[in-house]
Amino acid sequence: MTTVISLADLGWRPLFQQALTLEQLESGVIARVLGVDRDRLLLCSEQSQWHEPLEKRWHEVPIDERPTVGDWVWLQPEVPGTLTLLPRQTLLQRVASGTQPKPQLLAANIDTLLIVSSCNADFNPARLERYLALAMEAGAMAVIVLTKADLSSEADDYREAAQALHAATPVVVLNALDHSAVDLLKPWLAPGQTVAILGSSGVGKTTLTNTLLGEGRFSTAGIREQDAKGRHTTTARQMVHLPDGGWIVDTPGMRELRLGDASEGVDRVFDDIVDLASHCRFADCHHQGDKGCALEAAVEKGTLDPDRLKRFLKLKRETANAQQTVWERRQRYKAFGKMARSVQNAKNEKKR
Ligand SMILES: Nc1nc2c(ncn2[C@@H]2O[C@H](COP(=O)(O)OP(=O)(O)O)[C@@H](O)[C@H]2O)c(=O)[nH]1
Ligand SMILES: [Mg+2]
Ligand SMILES: [Zn+2]
Repeated sequence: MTTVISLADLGWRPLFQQALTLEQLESGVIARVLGVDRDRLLLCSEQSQWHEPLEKRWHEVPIDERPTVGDWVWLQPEVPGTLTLLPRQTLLQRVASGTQPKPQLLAANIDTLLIVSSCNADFNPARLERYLALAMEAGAMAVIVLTKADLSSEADDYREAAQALHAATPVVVLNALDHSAVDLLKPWLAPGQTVAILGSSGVGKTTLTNTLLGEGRFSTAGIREQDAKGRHTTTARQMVHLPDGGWIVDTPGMRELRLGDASEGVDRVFDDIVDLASHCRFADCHHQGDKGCALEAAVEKGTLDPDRLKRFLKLKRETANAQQTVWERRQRYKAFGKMARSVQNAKNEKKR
């Protein structure tokens, strides 16, 4: 068989292999999920690209156990029911908008999350910190990309403000319409690297994707982005291959980003505050008028930005609540699994 693309260029890492037996490796195919529709996957293996129907059973498993863009699967293409999801290295997920807190998967096995905002009123520290927490919870690298530098005389101020959010996260300021953006983002787009782009509507995610692709494959804002119902057309999530070898996932713009159980991610974004909090007099300090609070002392001294502390505490509360609902959901699944097993056991009992 001829190889069209190597697994390494598809983003495969040897550690994924540990999930498969030698027998599976020899008898089936490894493929990456490049796109997801409701009832089919766009798969890519070393030899070909094809649409694989998504069997009904996948709609019955918990949302975070269903294949999403960027996932790796193993299957025997001629044998129904063999599609198996391989363990993920990273998973980007948020809480879907709506009253029911349901997880929504954005992409799996992403190496780097490009967090896009613009050098204008879209720039919002609280929102950027949310995206940073999402990336860090997922285990992905984060890069803050500030577009529309060509339209602003304050691009350097925006860069500085972004850098102040998290010292270790690179900040790239660019014009998404200009080819120079390709070189600026090159460090994260080497062959086999997968990058996801997130940010509000209108910040230039599709423009940037097109510039990286070197063609106008996706329609950007303006009349073409609206369908008959007046909704955005960047809805289906898909991975596209860049000329220099990396992969990119463009996502629909988000009006809001609700974090799920991302308390570890939040702690990583605010690691300096977390360190400082270990010096509070009481281990269960709420950092709100408590005696001996090291954070409030730092605010007094002028070494900690009070707004940043407020944003940290708000995200901590939000993720603590999410943790609770995730825990409740797990308990329900567990109970359901127990019930399903006992029903199955009873059936097996009867058959004997
Ligand atoms: N001048 C300038 N315009 C930009 C830049 N980035 C995006 N735009 C424009 O902003 C509008 C929205 O961009 P689009 O890529 O559709 O945003 P998306 O919703 O994030 O995908 C389009 O008209 C783009 O041409 C930039 O860096 N500089
Ligand atoms: Mg778009
Ligand atoms: Zn405290």
